[in-house]
Parts: sequence; C-alpha cells; structure tokens
Amino acid sequence: MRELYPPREPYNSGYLKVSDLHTIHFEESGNPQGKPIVLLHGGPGGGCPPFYRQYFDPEKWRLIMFDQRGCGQSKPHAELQENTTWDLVNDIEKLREHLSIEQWVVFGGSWGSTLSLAYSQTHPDRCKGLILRGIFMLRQKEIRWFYQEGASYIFPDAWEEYVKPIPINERDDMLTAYYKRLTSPDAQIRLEAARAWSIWEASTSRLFPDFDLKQRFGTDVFAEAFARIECHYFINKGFLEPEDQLLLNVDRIRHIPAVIVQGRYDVVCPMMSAWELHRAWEEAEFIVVPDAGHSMSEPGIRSGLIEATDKFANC
Ligand code: STX
Repeated sequence: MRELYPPREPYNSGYLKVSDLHTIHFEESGNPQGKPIVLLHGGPGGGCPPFYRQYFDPEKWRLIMFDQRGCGQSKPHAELQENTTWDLVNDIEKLREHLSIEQWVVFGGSWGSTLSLAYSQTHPDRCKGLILRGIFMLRQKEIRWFYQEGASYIFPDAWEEYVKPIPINERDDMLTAYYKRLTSPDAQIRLEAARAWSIWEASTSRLFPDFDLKQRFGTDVFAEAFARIECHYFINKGFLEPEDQLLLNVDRIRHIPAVIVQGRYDVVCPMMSAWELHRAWEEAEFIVVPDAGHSMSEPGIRSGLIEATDKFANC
C-alpha cells in the first residue's frame, strides 16, 4: 500500500480574474521545473484541501490546484451566476495560459472526473495524460440513484437525515425541493438545507464511515458552497447535451494515456459508470479497488492514485 507524500506548502499562489464576476484562487506546489499536472476537485463546489498535494511526488511534479468558481478561496463564495461546466473548462484554459504551460496531465475524481472528461474532450491537445477516479458522468440515472432512490436502500439511516428538511409532499422530487431551499433568500433555510445535503454525501462516501468528514462537510461555509453549487449543476443536468455526451465523445481522447481508479463499493458514483466508460475506452487502464467506496482517502484508492501519479511522472 502506498502512503501519502509528506505535507508541503505551495511555492506560488494567487488569484486569477476569470470574468466580471468571478475570481479563482490557484496555487503551485512541488517542483517548479517538474512535469505540470492540474488537479480538478470534486463536488462541484468541494474546493481543494491542502492534503491533496500529498498524492504527488514533490520532486517530480509541478502541481497546480485551483478552487472552481464559487468555492474554496475563490470569490464570490457560493455564487451560481456564470457558473457552468463550460465556464470551468474555459477557466482551466485561462489558468494554463496564465502559467505558460503548453500541456499538462489532468487529475480528477468524482465531479473532477466529469470535468476532466469535459475539458480533455474540448482541448485534447493540451492533455498529456488523464488520471480519473470515482467516475461520474452526470447522467439522469446517476443523479437519481444518489439524490432520489437507490443509495437510500444502502444508507436508510443517513437518508432519514437527508430528507428531513423536505416536507413529505415534496419528496417525490428531492432535487427541485432542495434547489428551492438552497436558493432561498432566508439564510437559515439555506443553511439547514446545505448542511443536510452535504452531510448526506459525507455519510456515504466511504466503506467505513468517517466522523471527521461529516464534521468538515457540515460546517456552514463549506456546506453552503458545496450544496448550492452541486444542486445548481445537477438541476441543470451538468450543462451537458446530450446527457451522455462525455461517453459519446470518448473518441476525442482515446489516444491520451489514461488510468481509471474505481472503488467497487462506491455508493456516491456507483461503478456502473466507470464500467461503461471502460467499455467505451478499453485503451485506458482500469483499476477496481475491491474494498473501497468513493473517497480518495480510502487506503486502496489512495494507493492506486499514488501508483498512477508515480507512473505518469516517469513517462
Ligand atoms: N458529487 C460527487 C463529488 O464530486 C456528487 C464529490 N463527492 N465528494 C466530494 O466530491 C469531495 C470530497 C471532493 C467534496
């Protein structure tokens, strides 16, 4: 089993104005002369905690992390205007140009895998490799499974807490019911919904539950951005058209070296999606971790990801 690299500080960080409204926070860490790799975080709305740096050999990689529109240290916080998949794809290009990088490896898990597919299929020439985890293609069946019916059968206890803020007569469409509350002008209503939404995901992310994750996801600042931005993207079907466009456009990236790491017991992004991607893209290395759920910090997933970043650093 591979362990994390030691904690480190960035050697550069700053803000990049990407539109009249949005400014994103980015950082660089590791070796300034190393191979460039960009990390696309999950959610959307999850931001980049510092331990993400530890998946990358600091001698070999020049790691670029940034907080997507509206989350982490990006501003304005929890903003939904001008916040779409294609805005984020454009931001990634702006950041690449800002840092004078010709090509980079793209690393993304969960929503980060969705965004990695959207970005690489739009700008394949900029991508030297793809490291994807917990595949999520944001199709209706995936949204339905997690927010309406499916995951509820496996975590009925956590589900009870998730449905609590929603009156019984609105529970046949949880996404719409949550969206209404998450965009309410009343901060109390917004926050109650945001916490319940976020804790649902934290409660179901790992094979073995993690109390700390629930604590972090339940804080007001994190929950408000995470829940609002996720719900906004999901109610808008990820701004993807047709809904399976990421699967249909695999031909655009087929030639790019890639690895897919998937937990067998991922309840947030069930393995069916990773399997469908694998079937459509058999050139990509496919690794199933037999004893893990969704989280990148579970031992098998962590180890698989570090093996992948080490391998890509050496080729
Ligand atoms: N959302 C899946 C996702 O992208 C449906 C995700 N789940 N947890 C996370 O992201 C973080 C741990 C990155 C917040």
